[in-house]
This record gives sequence, structure tokens and C-alpha cells, in this order.
Amino acid sequence: MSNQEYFFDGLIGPTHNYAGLSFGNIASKLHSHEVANPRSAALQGLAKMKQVADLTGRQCLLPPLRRPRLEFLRSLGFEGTDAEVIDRAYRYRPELLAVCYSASSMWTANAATVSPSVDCGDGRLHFTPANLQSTLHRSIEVNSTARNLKAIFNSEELFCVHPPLPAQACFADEGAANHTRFVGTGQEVGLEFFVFGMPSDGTGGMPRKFPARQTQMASEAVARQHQLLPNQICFGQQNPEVIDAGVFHNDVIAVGHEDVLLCHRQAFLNQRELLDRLGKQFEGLTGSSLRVIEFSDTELPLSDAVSSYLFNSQLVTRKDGGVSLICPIECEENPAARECVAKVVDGNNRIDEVVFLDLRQSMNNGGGPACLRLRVVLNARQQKAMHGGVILTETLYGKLTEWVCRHYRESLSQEDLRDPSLVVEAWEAMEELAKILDLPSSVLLDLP
Ligand code: SUG
Repeated sequence: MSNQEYFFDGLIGPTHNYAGLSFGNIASKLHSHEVANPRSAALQGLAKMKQVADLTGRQCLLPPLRRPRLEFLRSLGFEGTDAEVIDRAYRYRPELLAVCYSASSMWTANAATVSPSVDCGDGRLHFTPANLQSTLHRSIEVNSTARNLKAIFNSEELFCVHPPLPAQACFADEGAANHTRFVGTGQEVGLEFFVFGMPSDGTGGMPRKFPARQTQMASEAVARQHQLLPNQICFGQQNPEVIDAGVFHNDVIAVGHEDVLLCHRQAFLNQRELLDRLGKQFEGLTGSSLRVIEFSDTELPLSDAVSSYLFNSQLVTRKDGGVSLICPIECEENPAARECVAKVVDGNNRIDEVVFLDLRQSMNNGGGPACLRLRVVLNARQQKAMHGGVILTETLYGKLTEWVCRHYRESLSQEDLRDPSLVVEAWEAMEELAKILDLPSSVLLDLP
């Protein structure tokens, strides 16, 4: 098959820290102001990439974005040398200093929504970089992310990187975390499932406690500009109650892969009707049935689903054709989640293996295996045309591991963000990374 799914994980940057910046993300709040370990974080992320590379042979990465983004602080009136800007921000508005230091681009499921060229009207692969405008620290990712995507997928004939949607509340967009593509065995064209938390007309209710980060208007705009046909699109709404229970993205409560949807029974509003519609559409498009694996609240209470991140596991088709479920280690530690995993693996489906991974450093900020990867289905020409320097080979894995050990600190507290030498350390690391990945340093450092 010429179309193949590649996994682009976010390489975890040297300033990974716990600043408690994401309202509605329970782990971010719970671990706020703890001391982070950027080195372990990056090594855990690399170990995951290595595992998936060994299983599938289709692992790539997206570079971290340059942090700190001191120009952000300068644009808010903090003046002086770098050290002065940092010191002033730390004393007057430490939360803004944390914003410009956040390594949140590691969660590449939020980098963009991606539609493979077989689905798109003009036969190109479409990316819409997510505006992430629901949180300040994430909203400053989008322009640099778009620039990286353009550098890696550098052919206008084969790829189309759209501008992000307008940075307005009605177009709040969080990318692939709220988008799943289903495809039948041996088939090419997929069914793209867009899930939003904020309906355009307020019907169906809205969360009361926490924000809905994806709007219906945003999902519709993305589907339109990717030129998808109506029979290839299905829209659904998140259950507002689960958003209030900490499900800030749909990928915290549902994961899809090929013809499988694994989800909690309370994931969606009017779940029966929605899954019926989704199933019928899938059958109409592919002639085969969608396999839905649902767990009830009795089998897995919502709070355990959120703390274990079972539904944020990553499903990958291996080289031998079997499918592995890559779970965070929290699923092995949680008895209810562990039992659900066993049911999935023993069930009548292609998922025949589970891999538990320690991604604790990312998990403590609300980012599990599926948050850390962006799926990009590429045809043979696109595989050749994309920038090869980001494909995770054995050699690249070795170089990056060594690079992390040389440049990353073992601990980073909120107080440490005040240290101006961190700016220089992070900058030097990025300059060297540009060489390792064979990308222009002007792109990686996001310079004019
Ligand atoms: O956007 N956490 C991220 C986690 C993103 C997870 N992604 C997916 N579910 N696809 C967020 O809430 C926390 C940063 C901090 O608090 O320091 C943070 O941004």
C-alpha cells in the first residue's frame, strides 16, 4: 500500500516545566509548581518514539519550538536586556514568564488537523495548524508550528499548509486532538470524524465549569478548507459533563484507528445516535462495519479514565500487520483500566498487544501517548518529498539521546525560570538541534 501512516512526535524541549497553565486540565493543576525533570521528560519521549519506530518503521518527530519567547514579554511592555526582561516578568507577572517558557509544543496532536491527499478535493495533503487560542501559552505556538510544517513538508504541489483559523473564541481550534480518521482494511479514502465541545447554536448544552476548547465553527471550517466530501465527514459533540470532569480534548476519552473506535460510554452527547450515524456512514463509505469498543462507567469510572488516560493510548499497526495499544504506565497501575486493557487485547479485534510506557513527565501536564503524536498519512511521493532529517532512525535516536543528556537540566522549578543562563542553554541546544535534523537554524529558532 502506498498510503502509510507516519507518527510525528513532539521532541520534548529543554524548558519543560510545571506551571499550572491549563485551566480544565486536571493533571496540569495537580502538578502545578512541582519541580520538573526536562532530561527525563525528553528521554521518556524519545524512548516512546524508539518503541514505535521498532514496531512500525514509521516514526518521525517535530522539533520543539524555541523557548523562552522573550519577544512575547517585550510585546507586553517588559523592557531591557534579556536578563532584565526576565527579572521584571518574574517579579511582576511570573505567570507570563512561565507562558514564554512553556514546552507545550511537545503535544503535537494539537499542532494541526491533517487530512491525507486521498481524502482532499485537490489531491494534496492538507494541514490546518491549530490556533490553540483557548490558552495563552499554547496560542503562541501556532506561527512557529506552521513554519516548521512548511519546512518539513516543503512542496506546494503535494502539501498545503493553511493559515490558522482566525484567533477568535468562535474559531477555537485544538487540531487533531479532536479529529479522528477511520479507514476500512485495504481501503484508501477515510471517514473524518470531527468532535467539538462548543456547538454554534448552544444546543445540547455546554460545560459549566471548564472551557470547551474546540468549536463547531472551527471544525466545520477545517473540513471545508480541506475539501472533504460530505460523505467523508461526520461531526459530533463532546458530552459537556465529561469536559467538566477534566476531558479538555476528545482524545482524553476516545481514540480511533483504522476501523476501531475505543471510547468511554459517556464520551459524546447523544452517544447512541452519534455512533449509529458514524457506523452507517463508515459502512456506506467502506462497505465494512466500524468496531466500537465502549467501556461503561461501571467498568471504568470517568475519574479513572481521566487519571489513567486509557483512551489517550496510541494504536499503531505494526510491520507484521497486528495492532498494538500503547498505554501510559498509569493504566497498568489502575486496576479498572488494567482490566479494560486486558478486555481490549483479548477481544475480537486486531489489537493483540499492549505496551505500557513511562511518560510520567508529560502525563503530569496532561499529555499521554496520543497527545504526543500527530498522525500524517503519506503516499509514496510524499514520503520521498518530506524532509528526511526528521525520520527517527537508529542513528538519529542515538544522536538525540546524547544531545539531550548534554544540554538538558535534570530539574527545573518555577524559580529556575528566573535564571538568565537558561536562555543561553536553551538557545545553544536548539542551534545544535538544527544541525542534527538538517533544518535551517533560522527555522528552528524562528528568526526573521
Ligand atoms: O494543552 N498541557 C497541555 C496538554 C495537552 C494534551 N494534548 C492532548 N490531549 N492532545 C494542554 O492542556 C500544561 C502546561 C503547564 O501547565 O505547564 C499543558 O499545556
